[in-house]
Amino acid sequence: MLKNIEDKILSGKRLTACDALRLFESDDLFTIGRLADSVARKKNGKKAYFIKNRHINPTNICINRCRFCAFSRSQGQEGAFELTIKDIIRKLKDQNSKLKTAISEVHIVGGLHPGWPFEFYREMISTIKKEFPRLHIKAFTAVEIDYLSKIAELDLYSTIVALKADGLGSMPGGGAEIFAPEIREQLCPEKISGDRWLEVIEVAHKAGLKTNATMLYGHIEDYRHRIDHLMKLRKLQDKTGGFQAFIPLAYHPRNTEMQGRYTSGIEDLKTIAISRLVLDNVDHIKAYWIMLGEKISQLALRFGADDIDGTIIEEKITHSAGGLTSEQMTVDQLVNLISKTGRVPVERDSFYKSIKVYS
Ligand code: V47
Ligand code: SF4
Repeated sequence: MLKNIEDKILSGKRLTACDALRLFESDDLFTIGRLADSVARKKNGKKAYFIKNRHINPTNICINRCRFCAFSRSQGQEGAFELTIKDIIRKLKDQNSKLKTAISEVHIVGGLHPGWPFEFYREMISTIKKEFPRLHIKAFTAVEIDYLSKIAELDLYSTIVALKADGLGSMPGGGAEIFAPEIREQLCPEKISGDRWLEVIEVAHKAGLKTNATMLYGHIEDYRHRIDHLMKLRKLQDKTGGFQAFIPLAYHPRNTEMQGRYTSGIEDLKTIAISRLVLDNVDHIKAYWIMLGEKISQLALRFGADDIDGTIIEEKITHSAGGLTSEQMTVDQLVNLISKTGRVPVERDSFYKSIKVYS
């Protein structure tokens, strides 16, 4: 059934949207996985990456209130929080003792706060950089950058250049959700459009920042919407080459306005594998263990993924929505998780340079 797609993949030909649809509609998970694994092996050998990182969410107060988001609150609502820059520095100092080793990257994303000025975000980045000069700061989704440029009354390029000068090192891939307008208007009517998300990322790449890309799947979208999303990312990557990793995000339904169901392991593996096959120009596919769970992440490493993210330490977005994992893993646990899959654990930096290979 999938023979001609297999021939295309093995001869390095690009898959079309029709090929991707045939893969999604196929029940032959093992063939899809085997093909994705062969592509991943060609790109990254037997390596499976992790990073010593920490997530920080400066605030959950958000003017958007996306219908799938259980993390956000309105200002004054019970459970709303705001961190000060001191709180953030304290968290970064504390984590070293929890993890018993220094992290190399901090990942910062939060809500669109109605009251914080642009200067606050700049000071946040520059203070972190001053306190921890060697720490890589990966911060602000395209949705946040769009918002910051509005409150700063600057164009996108100048906003990004200013943050880069303060110490911003790269951007995470959140906020992409599903680009198709008919789905996006049901998921997150207040959020920037898919086209604007792509525009912000293109400007970030032009300003010299690497970014990731995500796709939130398993809610009300169908396969065509996932494929449209992947095709748009592939097209932009052809133009800029600025995406480092693609991360399919499995929808978590608890405490959300949209509700719904958890994804199945089969759907998770299929989505990882097909992403690997379609995004032939993206080097890394990340199986985000926080959302997939440890065992599906292990399987994902044999279904096209080559990265499982990292130590995380504190995670609020998925855990507000019924995340089933713990919030952190030690290096030992990550190394063990990866080695049990037959892959070689590699601690990486924020640009996928090897820091330590655990052979
Ligand atoms: O933008 C929100 C998603 C994203 C839910 O770039 C949800 O390395 C599932 O982008 N169920 C934030 N997903 C997380 C993210 C991320 C995570 C890890 C690594 C990287 C990276 C990026 O989480 C949001 C949104 O798309 N999200 N609510 C939910 N209920
Ligand atoms: Fe706000 Fe992001 Fe949650 Fe949407 S997903 S409500 S933009 S924090």
